[in-house]
Amino acid sequence: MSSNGQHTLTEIMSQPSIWKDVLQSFGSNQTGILNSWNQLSPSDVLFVGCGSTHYLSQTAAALFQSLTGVPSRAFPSSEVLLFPSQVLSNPRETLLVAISRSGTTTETLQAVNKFRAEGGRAVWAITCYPDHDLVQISDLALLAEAAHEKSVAQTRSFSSMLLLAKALAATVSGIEISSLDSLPIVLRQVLENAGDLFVSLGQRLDLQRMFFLGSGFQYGIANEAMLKMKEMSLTNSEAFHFLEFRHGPMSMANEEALVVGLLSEEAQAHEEQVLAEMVSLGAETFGLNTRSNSCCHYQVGFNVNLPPWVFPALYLPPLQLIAYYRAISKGLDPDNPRNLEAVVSLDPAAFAIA
Ligand code: F1P
Repeated sequence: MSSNGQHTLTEIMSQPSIWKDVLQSFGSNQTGILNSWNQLSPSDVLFVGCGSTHYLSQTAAALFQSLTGVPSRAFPSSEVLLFPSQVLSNPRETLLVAISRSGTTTETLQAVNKFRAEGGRAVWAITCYPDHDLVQISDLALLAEAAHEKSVAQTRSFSSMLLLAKALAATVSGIEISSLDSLPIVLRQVLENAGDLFVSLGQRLDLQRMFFLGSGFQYGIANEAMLKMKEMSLTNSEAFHFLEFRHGPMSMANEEALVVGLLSEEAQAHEEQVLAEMVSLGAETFGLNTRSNSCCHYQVGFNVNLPPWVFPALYLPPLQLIAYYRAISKGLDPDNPRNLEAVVSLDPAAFAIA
């Protein structure tokens, strides 16, 4: 039965308060997590997940490597299962971080089993449900229990699990996690100040195609924004590393395209140049960045002084809202995307674990 997207909207708008709860609960377990990391001292870290949680893994791996210096990569869970020799290099020294909202996705559970069978050193989980299978088969779990969702599409669960990955990376690097505390406040301001813009961009049904450009930490977020646009609003959407857009995809840029830039502080000048070129090709452009920009038709600046690793979670809620309002404008129910279930359950026996 249609719920007219009410769950999705509530879940998107609740992110500031949910983030606060999730950070508080991480803080109360921080010392134990740091001790476990120090005992483990892995040579590398592998992040796995499916769909949204694969994209979350991409940002988590980039953050983790950048802050800790420990080589970190991200793969879909199915790649560990089906192509282990292409993914695992030194499992006995590797920490596998399995990310899953539900903690029951078959490919992720089976990737953990495969990793164990290959002699994997340890498995940590990032998830929302302490009682579900993933936690039972992991050595340690970081929980975003406050971020449970009724909607099929992940919104606050994604951003909350991302905050846990950030808090983990900072903790094991000896970096204060207190800078994350300002995120709920900044997000609340963005949602208040730019709410009308997200509604009006969502209502632009003349735009047929959406492109999300992000590099570094923002690449996984750009992918997740692309997925939200597809799931909720059944819109053709693609994500690219920023400068990759010139290498072919920009042939699709015209008056029917919205190009969304998730600008970084580090490479802002290069990224603005790409967006300026898309303006000259006739595309509509929307830029999100840490301060402000003048290269786009529409822009949101977070206008706060924080280190680059703190920002990624802030880019997503505005893009979730645009996908939500587009779905509503098209008469769709974003709580129940077409053809999708909250969890993909497959026959575990189909994946032979040697
Ligand atoms: C992963 C996931 C979701 C997606 C879909 C099916 O679930 O791929 O990202 O929206 O509805 O499942 P999980 O392992 O994170 O629970």
